Amino acid sequence: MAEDQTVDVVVVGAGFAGLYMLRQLHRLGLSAVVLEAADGVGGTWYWNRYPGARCDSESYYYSYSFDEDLQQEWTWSERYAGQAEILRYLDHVADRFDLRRDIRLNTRVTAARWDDTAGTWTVDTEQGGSWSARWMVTAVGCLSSANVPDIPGLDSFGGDWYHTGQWPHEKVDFTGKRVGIVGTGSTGIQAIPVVAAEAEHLTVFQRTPNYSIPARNGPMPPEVSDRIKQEYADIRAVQRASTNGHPFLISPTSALSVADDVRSATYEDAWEFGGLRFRAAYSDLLSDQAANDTASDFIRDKIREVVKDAEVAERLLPDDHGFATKRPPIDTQYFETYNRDNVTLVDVRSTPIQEITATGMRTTEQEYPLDCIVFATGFDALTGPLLRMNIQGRDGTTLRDHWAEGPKTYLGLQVAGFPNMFTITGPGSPSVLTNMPTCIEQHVDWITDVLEHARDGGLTRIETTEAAEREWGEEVQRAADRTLLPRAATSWYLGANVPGKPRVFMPYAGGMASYAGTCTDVAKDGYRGFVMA
Ligand code: N01
Repeated sequence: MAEDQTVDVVVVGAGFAGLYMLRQLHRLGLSAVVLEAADGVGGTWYWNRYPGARCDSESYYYSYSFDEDLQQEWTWSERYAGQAEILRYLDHVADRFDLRRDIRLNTRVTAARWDDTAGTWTVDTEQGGSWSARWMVTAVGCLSSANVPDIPGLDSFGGDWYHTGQWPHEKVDFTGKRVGIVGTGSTGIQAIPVVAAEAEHLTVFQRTPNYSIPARNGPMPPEVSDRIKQEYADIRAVQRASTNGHPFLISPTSALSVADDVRSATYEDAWEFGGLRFRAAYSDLLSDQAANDTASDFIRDKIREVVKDAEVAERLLPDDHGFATKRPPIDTQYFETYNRDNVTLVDVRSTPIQEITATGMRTTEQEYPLDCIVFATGFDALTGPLLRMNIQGRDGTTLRDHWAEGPKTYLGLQVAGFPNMFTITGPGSPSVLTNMPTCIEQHVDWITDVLEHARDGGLTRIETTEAAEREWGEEVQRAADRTLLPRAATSWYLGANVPGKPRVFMPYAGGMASYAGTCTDVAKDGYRGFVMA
């Protein structure tokens, strides 16, 4: 049934961010509703049910830290949690903190309008209901707007096709099927080995070869889990003090300051240990091209070692960007999968996809017969989930117009001309460059504090200024320019994966800890850069 109601705060999205936001709003005693398009909580972990979906951050720290009892009671079963386990965790959180009473499922937001006279947001839903609230908090995720490429002929395809970020709830059985996967980002690299093990034949359509580090997943031994629980206070402190929200710090040593054999041994250890920690092996992997080359060369050598067919190995070697200048995937038997007889690698950079036919995929070279196509083609990242909500600020300005040349925010938390709207992990915050729950908690805590400040001070309006927004935009650009990240021309950090999207480096690359320090200083400084009334 459609609802028309008034609350203090409308939160959009019931993933990691929305659930914790609601918990904090309950604590503040504000009335709130969370509007969620899906028929369950979980966000990313609700939608991304593709084969092999698993978190690249380790389970014990890809979790909330806000409640000591929660982190002591919950036991993760593997080093990296699979999608189903994370979803169980988030369902547990929703129950444990009595959040469901204020969550409306199957409720997609279709528009949000600021009424400057009333000082409220009106939020419309697909179901026809409408909510009015003084404050609106978006918790829509950074990677929730699926990017299905516009390939001619998709409608005529006679088989089934899927996007990994909108995967069916029932198991998709690839047994006996000829499957094509488009995309070799983090998602494709997780899915490819699992699909290859089931399908009759798998054809991988690769546009940009990618680096990947072995995850080295395995069961979580009980003694390790017990030790982690005893050490949680220290672990969380390191996460908050780190560049990327992980419980390890980046080495202070330059890759160029050590002898070749020492560096090789360090990389070998990091490769054996597995996971995203490889990126922290040296201080300058993301800031100095020569340093980065040492890591990139090491991984290319590993690919040559693992992949038996030299020609296939050559096609898999990343050649247009340095390691970790695009988000680095981690994998379980990814490169090994190309040694299977039932796997074909097609380079669609040299032989582009031309069309999808009724029976397969045609490149400029030949047609590949397929029963199913899987698009692991990523997302309209960071801005996509916000823009599709049709947000209209003061004087009818739309967010789409305001961001026509790329996103503009102050601290990734607010947008000038859009009063009383807060964007959890918005563009301009470290978000996707970090372990997401860590930066989500930091944002939610900051928003909670400012709402408490408003409540206690009788404030009804908080809006950043264009000057603050412009200065922060310059800082985001400077932070990016201190790294090699903007050089990866096909990166979704730059919006390069979506045709027509402005090429702007969107996340804040200055590091999680220093960013959080800035947010704290801004608050201490009387919320510098915000106008409050
Ligand atoms: O998406 P991507 P993803 N024709 O954009 C290719 C997070 N994540 O879903 O590089 C042919 O990285 C595209 O090619 P190119 C993580 O932050 C986290 O894999 O643009 N190919 C690329 O190979 C990650 O970075 C976990 O040339 C086309 C691929 O599709 C983010 O999600 C797990 C194409 C898309 O790669 C996105 O990863 C998985 C076309 N028209 C993902 N369009 C965790 O474990 C695109 N491609 C937490």
